[in-house]
Amino acid sequence: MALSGFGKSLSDAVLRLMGKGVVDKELILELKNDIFRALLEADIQLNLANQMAQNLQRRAIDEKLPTGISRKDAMINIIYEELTSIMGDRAYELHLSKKETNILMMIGIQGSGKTTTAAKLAKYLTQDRWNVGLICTDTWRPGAYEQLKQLGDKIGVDVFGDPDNDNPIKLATEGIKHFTREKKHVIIVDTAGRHKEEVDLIKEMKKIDKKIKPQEIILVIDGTLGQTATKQARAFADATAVGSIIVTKLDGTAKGGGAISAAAETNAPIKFIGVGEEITELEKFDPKGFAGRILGLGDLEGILDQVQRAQIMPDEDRAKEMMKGNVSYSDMLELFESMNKFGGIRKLIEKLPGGISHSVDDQMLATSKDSMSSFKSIIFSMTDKERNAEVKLGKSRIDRIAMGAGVTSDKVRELINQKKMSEKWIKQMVRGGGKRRVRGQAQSPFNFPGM
Ligand SMILES: Nc1nc2c(ncn2[C@@H]2O[C@H](COP(=O)(O)OP(=O)(O)OP(=O)(O)O)[C@@H](O)[C@H]2O)c(=O)[nH]1
Ligand SMILES: [Mg+2]
Repeated sequence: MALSGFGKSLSDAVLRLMGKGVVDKELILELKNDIFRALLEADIQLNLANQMAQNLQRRAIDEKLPTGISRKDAMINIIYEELTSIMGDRAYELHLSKKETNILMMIGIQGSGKTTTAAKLAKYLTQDRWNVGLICTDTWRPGAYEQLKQLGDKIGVDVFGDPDNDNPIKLATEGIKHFTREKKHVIIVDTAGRHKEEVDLIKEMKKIDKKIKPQEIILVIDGTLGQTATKQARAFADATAVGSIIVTKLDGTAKGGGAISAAAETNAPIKFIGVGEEITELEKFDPKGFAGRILGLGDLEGILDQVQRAQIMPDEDRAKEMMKGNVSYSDMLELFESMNKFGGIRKLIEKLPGGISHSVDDQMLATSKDSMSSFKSIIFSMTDKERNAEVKLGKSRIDRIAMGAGVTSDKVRELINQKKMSEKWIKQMVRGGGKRRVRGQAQSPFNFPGM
């Protein structure tokens, strides 16, 4: 999962809260300190972490409990709201108009991922049927044009550039002329990150900005940077009107807190995150879903939204895969989180149309809350490939995952067995009497494997 480094310490603090009986002032103070430490550990800037922890304490003590909501759920909601307040209030779209040529300009320090992200974005937009062109204005990095050209060729997007031209402003204006003639909808301008010194870099960037007047300037921030990210973001935001942020390299164990603090500093929303080196590894950023994932509790709004006890649906492709008996650990994680949210699997099972519920025996339902949280930590300790069940979990992987999750290797084996059981169960259901009901998403609210 993206930002697993950020999430672990925070979700641990929340898990500890969930495990406590009474919420009193002492616990609130303890939780405040826990969260403060977790935020610092995740590289969130000191002032921001402090402000969030103070808000948490004040709100937890002062705010009146909404009717019918436990103090624990209210606390979780406060943590969630404070977290989303630093990451953005909602998901934001790129400002693109169908009526004119849209110019997007990528800026950021050396190696932050501008060129890779420009190509990822081009791919993303072509999938949405935008006709895209890429321009290389980087005259500093050796092989900059070739790098972008190769990426463009890979995704079938035209690239404008000239390795023999050392005037970035000319390159930008000529490129825009060229692609406007070609009737491109979106032109993405990649800029240099390398210079003799930062002052020159910023100067050049300002000049290009003034000349081409982009619709949106996108600041690319390296998600693996710590607290230094904020200072850099400030320098860029002071020099230009940063319209949006893309945080890169949030795959693996990046903590991301530095980049999130940096984004907060610019007041521009994070619109996408880069989660791998592959050209398709760009995700739209939704702060609410993301905060839920970070806290390890799924979509937290669900906790407070009693009305939302309705349906749990995986997307259609996943549902089809699962019906073939191919369940991934990501699917299981979603199930665990849904179970958390909807008050346990029993409630889900009760909603099943007649027939299916009888074929789920008690042993399948016996996953205790404790097991569930260890299973979640186990899945969080897996790499993406492991989580998507693309690689076999042999002894060394099992031992490594167990160590990361702080459980025994046997616990990991238990989860592997649970997965096998679920797959078997689904296969039986599809073959047997429950066929129609299990297959049709519309008929069944329960599209996840039985445990
Ligand atoms: N793992 C991972 N690597 C990434 C991601 N985005 C970019 N990279 C890698 O980061 C390195 C630098 O990326 P570039 O796109 O060349 O960065 P840049 O900002 O254009 O660099 P300069 O042009 O030198 O300023 C490359 O090795 C990329 O493959 C990401 O989301 N995840
Ligand atoms: Mg580059």
